[in-house]
Amino acid sequence: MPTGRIIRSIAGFYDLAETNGAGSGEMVSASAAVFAQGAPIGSSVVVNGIRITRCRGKGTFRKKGITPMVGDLAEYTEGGLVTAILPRRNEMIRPQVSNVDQALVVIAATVPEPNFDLVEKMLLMIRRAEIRPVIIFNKWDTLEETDCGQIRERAEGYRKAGFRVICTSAATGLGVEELRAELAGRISVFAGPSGVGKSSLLNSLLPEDSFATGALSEKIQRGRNTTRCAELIQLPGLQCGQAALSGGQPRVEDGQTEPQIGQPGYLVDTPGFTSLDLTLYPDDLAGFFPEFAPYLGKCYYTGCRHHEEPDCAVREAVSRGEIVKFRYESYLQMLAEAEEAFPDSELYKTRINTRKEKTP
Ligand SMILES: Nc1nc2c(ncn2[C@@H]2O[C@H](COP(=O)(O)OP(=O)(O)OP(=O)(O)O)[C@@H](O)[C@H]2O)c(=O)[nH]1
Ligand SMILES: [Mg+2]
Ligand SMILES: [Zn+2]
Repeated sequence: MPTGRIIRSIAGFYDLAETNGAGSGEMVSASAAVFAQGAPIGSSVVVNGIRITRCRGKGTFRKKGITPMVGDLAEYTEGGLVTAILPRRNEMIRPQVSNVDQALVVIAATVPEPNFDLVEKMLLMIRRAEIRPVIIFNKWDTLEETDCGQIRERAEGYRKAGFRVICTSAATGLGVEELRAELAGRISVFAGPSGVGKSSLLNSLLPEDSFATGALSEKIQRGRNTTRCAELIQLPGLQCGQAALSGGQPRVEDGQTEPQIGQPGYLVDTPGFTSLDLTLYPDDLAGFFPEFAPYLGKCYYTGCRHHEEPDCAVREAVSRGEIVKFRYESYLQMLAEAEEAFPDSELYKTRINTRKEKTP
């Protein structure tokens, strides 16, 4: 039985690119849009020597609550039936994708106006899934030189908080090579609202003759291209000189080596989304803010939620400017949401008790 990776998921159909051997994880070198609409189940095409088969999921998947997703390694039959999903390394709910190395949170510097509450939630979701986040400020060309406002400050703030931030323009090519180096040798996924330029950035990473727009985006009535389905695309390998552009950042954090010449990247283009419904647990939250890490465990109260508790190491770090203020504020906002959802959690009770004991 062949094993493959799901490279596209649309309306209950899955396109699987054959891989070598069960769970080998070897990536496919397929490009997008290989099937005409309405291609029958079990039909296949060969792209760059890789067979891609149009499939549907086994009937029992639904009953068992199994949802195949782009990035999945799966077993399937020649007839086009996905029979088993192999264990996932990680998975994200929105956009729905599995087995990725990093998620690129894309926002536009100007239009559509960035929703930073959503950005913060995306970052939390990504960290929770144990995926490396990268923040992309696209449409940087539309930012006025004189604008010294919120956007530049935000970008700097995220850098200070330890995030990899890349400012790009799909229109002028700014930052595109830096992005390419960041993608080399990894499987990445775009996450972000509609219209921020995800597909445009993807196109700017592809050779001109293989522009993916037609495949990735359907023109909707108002003349806008909007991506309808998640789709995994292979990027061309790094060329001589491009490897040096990875921002000088070592990749030790995810155990990967520096990008090599010729090493391709893989990118999942996804449809935009405007909201994210996350279940937040009050006592887990701080752990998803990487810049809080040096201070956790150093507060006076054992179960400190870093809000109004005295002698809080996190709050002190904020007042010393070591933790970026907007990040702490977004922590507080999410904490309020979480405490509303879980007012009487066991951990919360423990904290109160601990506090009573310790109060002088
Ligand atoms: N000025 C400028 N315009 C851009 C840039 N990137 C994208 N655009 C424009 O922004 C619009 C939306 O771009 P898309 O690439 O379709 O956005 P998307 O994020 O893929 O949107 P969805 O597929 O709906 O999620 C298009 O009209 C692009 O031409 C940029 O860097 N600068
Ligand atoms: Mg798109
Ligand atoms: Zn604290």
